[in-house]
Amino acid sequence: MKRMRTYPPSRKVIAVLAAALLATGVAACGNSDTGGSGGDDGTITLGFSQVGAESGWRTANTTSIKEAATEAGIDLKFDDAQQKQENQIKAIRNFIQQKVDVIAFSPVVESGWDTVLKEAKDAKIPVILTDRSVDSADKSLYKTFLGSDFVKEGRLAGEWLVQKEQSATGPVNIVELQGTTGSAPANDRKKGFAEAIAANPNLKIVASQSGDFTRAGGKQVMEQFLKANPKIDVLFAHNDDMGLGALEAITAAGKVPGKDITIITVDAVKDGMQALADGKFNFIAECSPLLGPQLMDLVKKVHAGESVPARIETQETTFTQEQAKEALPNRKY
Ligand code: GZL
Repeated sequence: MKRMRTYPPSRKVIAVLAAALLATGVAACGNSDTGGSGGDDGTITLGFSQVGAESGWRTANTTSIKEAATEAGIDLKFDDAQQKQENQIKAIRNFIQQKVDVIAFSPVVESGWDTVLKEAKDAKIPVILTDRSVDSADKSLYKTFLGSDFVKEGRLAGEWLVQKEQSATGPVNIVELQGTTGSAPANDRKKGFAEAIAANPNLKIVASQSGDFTRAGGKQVMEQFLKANPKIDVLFAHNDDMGLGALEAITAAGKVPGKDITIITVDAVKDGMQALADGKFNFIAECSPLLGPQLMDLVKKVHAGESVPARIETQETTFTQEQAKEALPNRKY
């Protein structure tokens, strides 16, 4: 049974806030042009709809958001949509009825959001997109987007492969495990990777299918790829978790991951970095899930009616096997 969880700010934070308000004698009130009025003690209420709990990246992202809300003294109403768009739409409607001050969410897919976002706009509740974006033509439906450049992540993965295979004299067969169908990271990573490998006509994607960003999905689809394609040289997985699932299928087929099949993934969560350091993966393009602190800063600014940039991209890097060995001890997620 899915539960809407509330994460009230810690007692210490409330005491500090109350003292500050008493000292200034300022009555707590929300911004006049937002639907929420802020709590009596000035606490901002944030309604957050999360995609689900499908991957290590998502778990780290949820932890970052919950910890940052507590730290920022923001009252968090958190909903896990279990990777279903209809659940996210329901959650957003609940937040509107509860008159939260700000709504933030990571849209599981790019399309189908205009109606519910218009309802939030009509209720004068500002919306922030985090992690994934939407394809709405009406940019007034949300205040800002905070997250990664997924096309760049796919491009960096492809450029590394072009460099690795520059001396190839024959076809290099690639299989691709796509993320959730219709999601921004799946669409954009696929686009960036394809654009990059076009530089070398030997590099051919012989099969491409969604594993839905999960380990189980990655394993199941990789088993099908191995049965249908006698010669697989490279796996490009849109996230570490599908790559980790694929490892099981590759090993079960009697092949050595990282050697018989070059494996490139995206995210750089701890388990992925461990596989890279162990030589089972060959390259990872990082996608940071640690969006919580930046999100809470944006929530406060948007609630106060301050202007914010339309798009805020996270800083990310890439890792080779050697770089993973060096970075692993200090990885936060
Ligand atoms: C990317 C994020 C993706 C991750 C996956 O920002 O939306 O969803 O790459 C996660 O691990 O499931």
